[in-house]
Amino acid sequence: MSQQLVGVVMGSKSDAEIMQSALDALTTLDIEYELNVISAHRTPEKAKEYAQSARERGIEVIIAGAGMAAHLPGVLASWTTLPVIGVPMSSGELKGVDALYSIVQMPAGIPVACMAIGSVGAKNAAYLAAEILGLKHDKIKRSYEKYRRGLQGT
Ligand code: RP5
Repeated sequence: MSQQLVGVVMGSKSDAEIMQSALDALTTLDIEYELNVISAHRTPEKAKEYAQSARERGIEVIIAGAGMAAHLPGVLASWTTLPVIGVPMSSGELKGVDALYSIVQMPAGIPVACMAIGSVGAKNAAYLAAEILGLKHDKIKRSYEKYRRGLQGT
């Protein structure tokens, strides 16, 4: 097995179905990932440890999916200088608008890249991760460019 470069984190097992779109896209691009369920409010210590140790494990990009008051991406970003891509879950009474605002409205100083709500955003999180990783990893750059060429004419 090659190095896992992407850390995919979700706030709850209930986010798994939506986040599967990110995992599928990463797999299609042949990008290895690690997968964890970590809650910023239920398991805050775990969130801190995860983000602080991610770079040492070889992780280069974090994708974090969360719903409702979706503080997970911001909390992870606060404990690491790795890029964090947030995905708002399309769940709860507000159907993800709450999560969208929570993720996109990071105060100045700690950035989080915010994707679209739901599985579309999860998929795009994988593609954005591929673009970031492609700056350094030629193999990923090639597989991502192949994917993009495949979109022509669709
Ligand atoms: C967030 O709260 C999770 O990301 C999830 O989207 C939401 C609800 O979690 P559960 O109550 O379904 O575990 O932390």
